[in-house]
Amino acid sequence: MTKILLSPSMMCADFSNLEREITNLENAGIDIFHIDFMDGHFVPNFGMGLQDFEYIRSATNKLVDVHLMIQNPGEYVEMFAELGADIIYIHPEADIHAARTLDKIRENGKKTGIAINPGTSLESVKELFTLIDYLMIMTVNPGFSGQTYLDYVDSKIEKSVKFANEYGFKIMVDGAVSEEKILELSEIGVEGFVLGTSTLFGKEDDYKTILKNVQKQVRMNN
Ligand code: S6P
Ligand code: MG
Repeated sequence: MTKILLSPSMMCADFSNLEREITNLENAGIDIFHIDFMDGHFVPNFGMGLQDFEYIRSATNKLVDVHLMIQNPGEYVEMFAELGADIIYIHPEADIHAARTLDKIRENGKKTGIAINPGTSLESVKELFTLIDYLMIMTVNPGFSGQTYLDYVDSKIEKSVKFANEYGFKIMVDGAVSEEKILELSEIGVEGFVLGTSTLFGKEDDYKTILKNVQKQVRMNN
């Protein structure tokens, strides 16, 4: 991978000036705004609100994804499609009819993604691979930013590259992604990374400095 997809996790952004955050992130070269939704059931937390999403959608022409950490995500596909999400990630663990929901996302003209928990195997979701544009592999148990990267997920990421080539989806990694991990995983074929507190937010350097440096290192590594 010589250029990776950079996806800021907006729940880690500074909400005292979201407009400035969006502009700075765009100027830093991000590719996809990542919006985490939680329902307090599938994960023990609440993420961003619909108003946050609507504002970010209205403020950018970049791609915006929604990562639905909610039970029965199929019930909300039309709503997120109408609100303007470009990519809709569901958790197959939270949906008895994940295949039907993915069909529905495509029928609504949106890109499909599945996000899978650290404890979910590729084998258990393999039948969905023809239906997805993105596979998001969680490297923390979903629900919170600022957690520790779960190294045992690495072998699953390695295995997923073969499937990505076979089925033509992109692999994204979400959860405690550090610069070192970006270098290591982009080398084996991971295309994109969700960036939160581990790499991007709350650092001394500005977003542009951080992300230019990341892309440069990825280029040099390949
Ligand atoms: C976690 C959520 C993620 C986090 C992201 C934060 O449930 O889906 O998108 O916001 O992982 O990054 P970090 O570097 O603070 O873990
Ligand atoms: Mg996420």
